[in-house]
Amino acid sequence: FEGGEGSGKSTQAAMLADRLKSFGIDVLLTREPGGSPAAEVIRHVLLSGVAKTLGAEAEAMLFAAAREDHVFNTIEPALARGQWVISDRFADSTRVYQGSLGQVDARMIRRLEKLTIGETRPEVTFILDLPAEQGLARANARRGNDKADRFESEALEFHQKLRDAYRQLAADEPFRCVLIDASAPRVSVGMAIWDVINRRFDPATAPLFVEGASP
Ligand code: Z5A
Repeated sequence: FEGGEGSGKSTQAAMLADRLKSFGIDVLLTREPGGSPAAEVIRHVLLSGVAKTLGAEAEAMLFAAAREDHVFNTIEPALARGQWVISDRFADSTRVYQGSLGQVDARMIRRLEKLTIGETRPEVTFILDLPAEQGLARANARRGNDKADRFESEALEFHQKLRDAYRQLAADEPFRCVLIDASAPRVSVGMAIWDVINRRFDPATAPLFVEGASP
């Protein structure tokens, strides 16, 4: 799942995981930055903002270091066990935040991507799309009095450009990336996502996962 701040990624990733589990599918729900113990430490560094002064290239390398650990220690073992993996953000976030917005050279982003994920690419990426004002309002309401993190505290214009960059990504890779209207109510967004999953993966025919049984 990809998209801007407050677009509903965590909500929809969890809803999809639950729905797949109800079909007897073994699902791993994970997130970036993070998703493995070492990557969660790097997440803390990145979101605290202490790395911001190092510049966008250094941040891109830190996100890449976290991703490499996440892929190697969490995602690949899960896929090898036959689990379906759902990630709340992945490599497109680096393309968009550090690439399009941070203006890190596209060749460097591609090289980092190759080093960190290799062939472990998502079969489908849902890009949750909604006006930046709406996403920020949702995120602010959820955060309450807590302090905004490194990226939440960027100006509205930054979040508008993010939305444009994600829409461009969806246009550039129209099969892998599915643009979803995230301004709709949660249930409707979930149905649009489920429709794509059903058509592409036919979960009803997937092998059943039995808790405790060996693979
Ligand atoms: N980052 C990067 O720069 N480079 C990278 O390579 C990677 C990440 C991997 C991670 O922040 C930050 O790191 C992120 C990009 C950067 N920066 N930002 N900003 P994070 O993981 O802490 O946060 P996030 O990824 O941006 O997600 P979020 O703010 O938590 O939002 P969300 O997951 O998209 O939304 P949500 O939590 O599901 O929903 C937000 C609220 O809206 C919540 O109260 C929901 O109940 C509500 N909601 C959800 N759906 C709806 C609908 N449909 N209607 C109404 N209300 C809704």
